[in-house]
Amino acid sequence: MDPANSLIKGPYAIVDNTYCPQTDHVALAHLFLKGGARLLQLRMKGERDLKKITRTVSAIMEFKKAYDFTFIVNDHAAVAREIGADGEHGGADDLPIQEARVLLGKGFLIGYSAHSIEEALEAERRGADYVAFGAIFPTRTKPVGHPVQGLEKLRELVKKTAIPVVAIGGIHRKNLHQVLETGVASVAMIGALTQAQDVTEEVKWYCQAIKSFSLPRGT
Ligand code: TZP
Ligand code: MG
Repeated sequence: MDPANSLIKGPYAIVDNTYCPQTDHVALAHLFLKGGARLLQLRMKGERDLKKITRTVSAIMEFKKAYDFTFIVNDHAAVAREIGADGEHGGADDLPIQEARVLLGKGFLIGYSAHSIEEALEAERRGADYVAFGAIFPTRTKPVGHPVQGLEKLRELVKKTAIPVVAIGGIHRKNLHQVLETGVASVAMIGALTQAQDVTEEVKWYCQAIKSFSLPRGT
């Protein structure tokens, strides 16, 4: 099986502390892992200190001694490579996919944020291992005017692409089922997890909900 198919599943927990600045990225990653998340992405938007990003990636990698998880670094392919994380996640403003592949080789996952079906299919042609598609619903994590795709486009993309699709943007407890029904491989969240009173319990809830959804009906 293609490694991306086995790794891109369950809740995709984005380690972004915008909504919980009192919790640093390393502590937030730990809360996610304690809740059962096994797919994490470090997202330090606005952080220009590469050394700080590198230190944070290294510190989160230390959790691999206790947890088996896939760790992806947003925007910083070179840091992912240097520290030996599992992959990098980029977008239109980042290192182009083919260049990232030359830098990282086949052993790293390369994810791409797409904001249209065409862009997602182009990312697949260029060699992305998975695509994040959004925003599915309006979200205050993105500026007003950020494109909202909706569930129909998500469903269409899942049918058209052979790589795993991660839904992102405005996903929370009440719309999770509708999103899973489109056939996505995973759902990425920031606000729904990090605004919870108890982040670990919230992650547990999503792990369980996604697991029960994936079980064959009647079990
Ligand atoms: N890309 C598309 S929407 C989004 C990103 C990074 C934000 C997702 O955050 P939230 O809080 O889960 O809506
Ligand atoms: Mg980026």
